[in-house]
Amino acid sequence: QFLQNIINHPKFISGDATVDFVKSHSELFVFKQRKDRATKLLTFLADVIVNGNPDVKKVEQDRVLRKPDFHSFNLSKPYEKGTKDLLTELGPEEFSKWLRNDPQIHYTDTTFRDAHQSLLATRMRSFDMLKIAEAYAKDHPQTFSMEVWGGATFDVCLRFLHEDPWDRLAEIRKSVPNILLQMLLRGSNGVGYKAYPDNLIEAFVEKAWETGVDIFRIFDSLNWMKSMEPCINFVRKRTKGLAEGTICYTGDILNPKKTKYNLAYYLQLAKQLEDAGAHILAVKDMAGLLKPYAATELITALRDTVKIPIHLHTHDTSSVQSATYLKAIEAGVDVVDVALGSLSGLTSQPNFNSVVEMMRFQERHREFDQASLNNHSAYWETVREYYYPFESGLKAGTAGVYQHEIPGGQYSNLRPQANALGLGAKWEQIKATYAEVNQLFGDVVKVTPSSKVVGDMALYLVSNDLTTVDVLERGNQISFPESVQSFFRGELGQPEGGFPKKLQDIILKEDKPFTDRPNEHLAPVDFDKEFEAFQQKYGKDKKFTDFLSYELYPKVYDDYNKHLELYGDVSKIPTRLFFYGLQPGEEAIIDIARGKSIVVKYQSVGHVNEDGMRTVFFKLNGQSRNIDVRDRS
Ligand code: BTN
Ligand code: 3PY
Ligand code: ZN
Repeated sequence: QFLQNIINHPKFISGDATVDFVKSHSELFVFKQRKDRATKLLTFLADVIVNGNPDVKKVEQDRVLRKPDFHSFNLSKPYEKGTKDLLTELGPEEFSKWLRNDPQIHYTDTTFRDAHQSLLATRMRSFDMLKIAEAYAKDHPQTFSMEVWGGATFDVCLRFLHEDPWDRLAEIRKSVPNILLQMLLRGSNGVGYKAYPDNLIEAFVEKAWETGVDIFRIFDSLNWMKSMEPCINFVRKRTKGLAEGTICYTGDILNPKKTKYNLAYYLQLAKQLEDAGAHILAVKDMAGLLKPYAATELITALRDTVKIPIHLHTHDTSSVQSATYLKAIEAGVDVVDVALGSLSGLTSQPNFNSVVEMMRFQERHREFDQASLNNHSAYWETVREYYYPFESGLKAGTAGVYQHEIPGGQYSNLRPQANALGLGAKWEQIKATYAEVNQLFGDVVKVTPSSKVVGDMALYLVSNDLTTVDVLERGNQISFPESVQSFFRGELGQPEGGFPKKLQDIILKEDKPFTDRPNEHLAPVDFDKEFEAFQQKYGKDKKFTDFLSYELYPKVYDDYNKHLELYGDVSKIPTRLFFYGLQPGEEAIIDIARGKSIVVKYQSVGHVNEDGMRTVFFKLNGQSRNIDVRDRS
């Protein structure tokens, strides 16, 4: 280890190490404790037993958590051919034509991504997906695509679940070789909350394709073509996958008083996306504002305007969005996004199982085995019980969404954010302020990251007892949240109709905004040099995908890596144990790698000693094993 430290030291590598080198660098004597995988995982479990999982704010001791039941799933049958095979056979251009001409309705299953992002604050672990992914692919090979990656999952994977999002994708790909896998990409913002250098996004797209993504749903949080266009090109140039150009839908095209985002606006955008090379057009109704009769108008007109197929996405916050799907299907939409029953509805997507039944005996019906869909829904119903600390608390559909326009994916996050700031009791006021801030900003498209800016401003105003009138009258003396300043500097791009000038001056003070692409101001990543420096810092065994995670989220990656060194790959721990630890006397089998498992029995925990430590007594594969952890509770 000492020798390792020397030969890996930057000074030694650069040849600058002199005779005094060892004496003057005490860090050479710091030896990383090399623990085996099992000990690391036991250390994690011991910590959860003593201190709880830091992500779980309140454990309900009496809650009964059922075990998922697998007896109805049959893995011995082969994979049937699906859309992935068809894409390989046809290539993206021909595939796009095939889709546009296929008369039956297609379904995208969002269960692995948007459904849990919107209901459970994105916390679904790979463990629970990988338990069922193969069965899903074998049972429902006629699914158009599975949305499994991107959006907030990337960040949450690393930050809260301490797992590698790339591993998740690669493992899902292995289990699902036959169905198209889809991701959500925030244009120049990648899977983050700010603009990144173009060549970083390009490399990200290429790696995502290599790891398993077939469909890239590319949107911009302000519907800004200049942010989406390069991404469409990256997909076309670097992959054999499908570029899905996206319109984010806001407002109400049927409301004569809402003129900013009217039908003509959406049609023009659709045409631009088609001209930019999109293979599919997505209508992303992130807040669930597209009403049924508006869908008739919009989808009919879009089918007349573009030749590419149309993919509709919505959130059922109002609870009437399956009616929107019905109207859209009648108007000729090609694909709709749905979530398996028990993870559908409310801020998530409409119910897959029920929408299929709605169409039964109709011309555009696509056959799915209802009993099988229900079995899969039952699996997710039991799994969902483990995630109770992350439920949003929304109990019924609400027409309030037509006022506040909060995206489904943000809703389940904004509420805990408000609670954390001690503003839980002011939830109604926060939603109303969110709507006022939107008007103050000039009525902007609200979807990550622009939605986060509006949310940050609303929380800021409510917590400081300020109104939007105060902002306009006394804003010069107020310093606004960083995300709001950055937005008005143009760092997320340009909103339709520009920024309200007076407000922009109030918020920016002396700061000068830019009006071109924020990416133009970012230096490209020097991959050779920076990847090498990254490996220097984190180890030669780190992959290029680790480097990409680091480039997108340096601090989050650094914390993730510390966690990894301390506790190992915690994604292998079953979910109940991951969040709540083991009960005294409980025994569990953990599959730590393919074909390798450990048997862990938790026996008891000792008292706190004078150093604040406690000993947790386990049996590991039948042998006694004690782990000391600090009591931080
Ligand atoms: C979204 O708004 O994109 C949906 C939820 C995202 C949650 C993550 S958690 C860390 C980061 N900070 C936020 O405020 N949201 C994201
Ligand atoms: C995301 O960007 O994460 C979204 O789901 C936006 O709707
Ligand atoms: Zn969504």
